[in-house]
Amino acid sequence: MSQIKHIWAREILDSRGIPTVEAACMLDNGGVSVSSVPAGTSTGSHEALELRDVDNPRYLGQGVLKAVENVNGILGRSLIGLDPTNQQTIDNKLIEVDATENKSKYGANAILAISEAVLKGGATAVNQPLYAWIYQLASRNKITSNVKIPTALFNMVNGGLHGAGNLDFQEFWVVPASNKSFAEGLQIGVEIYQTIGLNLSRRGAIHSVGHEGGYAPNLFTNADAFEVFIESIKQTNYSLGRDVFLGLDVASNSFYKDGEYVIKDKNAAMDDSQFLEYYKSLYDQYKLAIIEDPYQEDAWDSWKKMVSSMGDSLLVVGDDLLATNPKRVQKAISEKACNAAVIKPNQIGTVTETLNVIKMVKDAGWKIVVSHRSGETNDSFIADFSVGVAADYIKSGAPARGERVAKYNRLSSIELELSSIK
Ligand code: 2PG
Ligand code: MG
Repeated sequence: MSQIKHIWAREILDSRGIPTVEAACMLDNGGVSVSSVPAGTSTGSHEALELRDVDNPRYLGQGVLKAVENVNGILGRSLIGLDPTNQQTIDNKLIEVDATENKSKYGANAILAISEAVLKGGATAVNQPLYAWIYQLASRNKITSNVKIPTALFNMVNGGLHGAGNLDFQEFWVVPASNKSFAEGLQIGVEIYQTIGLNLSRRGAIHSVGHEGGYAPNLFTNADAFEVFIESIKQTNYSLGRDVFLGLDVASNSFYKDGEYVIKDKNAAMDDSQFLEYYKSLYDQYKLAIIEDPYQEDAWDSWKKMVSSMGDSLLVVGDDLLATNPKRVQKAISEKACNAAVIKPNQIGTVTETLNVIKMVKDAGWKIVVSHRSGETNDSFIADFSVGVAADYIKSGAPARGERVAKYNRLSSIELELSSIK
């Protein structure tokens, strides 16, 4: 049996230049595994707490030295001597030491960094690639009986809180058909991404790229972004509805006010029924296949209406609604409030709790979208995680920017490895 000898952490920067936590785990054989955690910009209010040094002016109050100290002190010390392959015991210990509902005492950023670093240590202790070790844990939990490379939701245009301020919706996706291999899907994603870039600059419409590597163009309406997608896809060898589909993370919390939604495409604010009609028009016009956070995070009735009227032909994905939280997922399953779930380990704070939520979601027959955050590091953890739990989809942004392509490149390498051992 291997043992954890030492755990420590440091403050590093994420892709937005904001501090985050990197933890390391040393085993008794001297091997060291390292993991860093991402952070959100459009964070839902039901997520576990990300501990920041708000009272300390360094890094504009966004430092994570307290979280680092918690890893170096009480959290890390509590795991010394434990077996890194016993993930559940490790995570239960971390939960017990923190002893709050939302990890607010020591910080979900501190706790998850350790949980993941130990998981990676466990993989080395059993001499397995990370995705295979995660699969072993997932299959023990009856989450899946096979590994699977997910389909990427390529985020081509960034609006909302991730963009330049003039599009309301946060993420505009191009989604390869799920019968494509990962390599085929990646090529499709890149060719369409480059073509969209050319078309946007021809219109004089690119300001920059947003947090997730998608273009942040100065278009007029949200639907305009889809018009550019349609034009671009036509210029490639791919056809909409056969090779690729469109999707959205509306992230509607950011433009919801007093029961109404205000977007540039409409002169007047919309209530949830009017917004549903608008979504139906997008579905008819653009073959919309998948939509995330169409309604605000506590608008349960609006979500239910959407699933009952469009859920047979549209994936309705809960992110801020669910926050990878078992209680909220349970409520959504019993109320039929969505039919797919975003899974973000840092919304809940440990690997084991994330696996438990995935089990609930899979048992309900829903689809799984494993997701990065807008503030990412070069850690490709979620690539291995998505394969090990056999997720249907992965969100890792545009096929551009180092921290985004780190995950796509890791998925390519896993695909190659799996094909060579078949
Ligand atoms: C989302 C995420 C990731 P953020 O809303 O799904 O794309 O954004 O990390 O800013 O919450
Ligand atoms: Mg989201």
